Amino acid sequence: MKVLVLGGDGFCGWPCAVNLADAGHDVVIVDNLSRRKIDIDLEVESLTPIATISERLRAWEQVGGRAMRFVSLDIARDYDLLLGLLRSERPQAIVHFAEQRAAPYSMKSSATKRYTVDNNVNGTHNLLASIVESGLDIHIVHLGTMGVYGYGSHRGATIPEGYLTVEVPQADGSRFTEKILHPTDPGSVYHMTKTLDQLLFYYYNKNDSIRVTDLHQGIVWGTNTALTDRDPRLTNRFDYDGDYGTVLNRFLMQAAIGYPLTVHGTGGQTRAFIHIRDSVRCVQLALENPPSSGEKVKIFNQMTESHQVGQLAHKVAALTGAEIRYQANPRKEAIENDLIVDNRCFLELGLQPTTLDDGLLKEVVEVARRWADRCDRSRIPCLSAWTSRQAEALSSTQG
Ligand code: NAD
Ligand code: USQ
Repeated sequence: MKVLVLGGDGFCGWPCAVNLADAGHDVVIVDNLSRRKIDIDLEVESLTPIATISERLRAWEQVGGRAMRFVSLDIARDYDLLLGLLRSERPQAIVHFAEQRAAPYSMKSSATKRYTVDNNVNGTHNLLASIVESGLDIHIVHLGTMGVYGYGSHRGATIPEGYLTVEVPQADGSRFTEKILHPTDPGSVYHMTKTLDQLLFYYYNKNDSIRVTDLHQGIVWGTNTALTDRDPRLTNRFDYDGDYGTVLNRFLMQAAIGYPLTVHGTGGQTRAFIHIRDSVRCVQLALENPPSSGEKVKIFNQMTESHQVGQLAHKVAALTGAEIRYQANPRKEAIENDLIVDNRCFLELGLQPTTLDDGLLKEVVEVARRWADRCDRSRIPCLSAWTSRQAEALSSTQG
């Protein structure tokens, strides 16, 4: 299959591109390298040293991988180039990772809010419009988020894979049932862009029969896959800073350098998790099991386990002896929530999850401890506050 991987230089996109090339697909990576530029602006670097995209591609060929090509293009702004690329490459599928993906970064300022909306919503819309204009039948596999469902407190109901069956009471006392997109409840401007993406897919699928699989992914943890472990130049990025670092990888890195684990609030927030190896495998499964022509948007919950943030901290502390520090929460989010998720679609397609119990210690020793001296401790605190109230609470606890 000819596959374009949009955002193929990023944390999820790079190991995914390598995996697809290894599986025999003809891969073209499309990326504007904005993620690397944001690191420069934020004055922070991946904990793991990462090679440039050209070095990555050369290294991949040198270890015997099937060659991949790279196109530098901004999908949110370079519409004509994107359309030209579709026409010249004629891909059967496109994996779409190319979005600004950090909730704290999206909440830093009105500039980053506007950038996140412009980049993510325009990028997804340009992709859909260009596929229609190209006249090609291309399957989109999009990386969405579990956060589109929201993290309301104790609702007790299982989150279905995208669609909810509802009963609507009628005036005459009868009821009819209907399957609707699960209502959205985003918790940040970033998460909101993913809910808008979901509506764009719904519309273009209905109007133009575009085939889409939307993967509602949980928080990805871990760093490398067996393939990116083959050569140091293939190493994946590991974000640990207060904007881009995600909770479990941050805890692993903090434990490795003897920094108290930064639990927001009471740590009662429950979130869904998936290891990077499983994320890569899920994308391949989704690509190889596309929706048929005329089928509505396929939605999979791409997660393997749920945990409360505070319990995760205890797990990491028990493994490593780390101290835990509860902090004022910079986010406006439920103090505590439960999360029961249906993820049967991927399990039925054969996914065999990597659990936290299998992988945590390996990650601490092989990655976090190995690169501990690259960590800039001043970049660890989460300083992006959701509202002025959270900002005040943060500054009063810090100073
Ligand atoms: P990332 O920031 O590491 O990678 C995104 C890549 O897309 C970067 O290389 C960036 O340069 C590129 N990009 C961004 N905007 C672009 C544009 N307009 N044109 C071309 N390239 C552009 O993020 P990631 O962690 O790899 O996440 C990838 C996708 O998966 C995102 O859409 C994210 O929302 C989703 N996701 C990530 C996680 C996670 O825990 N990392 C969890 C759930 C969903
Ligand atoms: N948290 C802490 N301490 C920290 C960092 C985070 O307690 O040091 C808490 C946060 O307050 C939040 C939870 O951990 O309650 C998760 O935060 P996160 O930064 O790990 O994850 P999130 O902001 O939700 O975003 C990440 C990815 C995003 C993806 C999302 C999947 O950055 O791209 O869409 O996970 S999900 O969470 O399922 O929506």
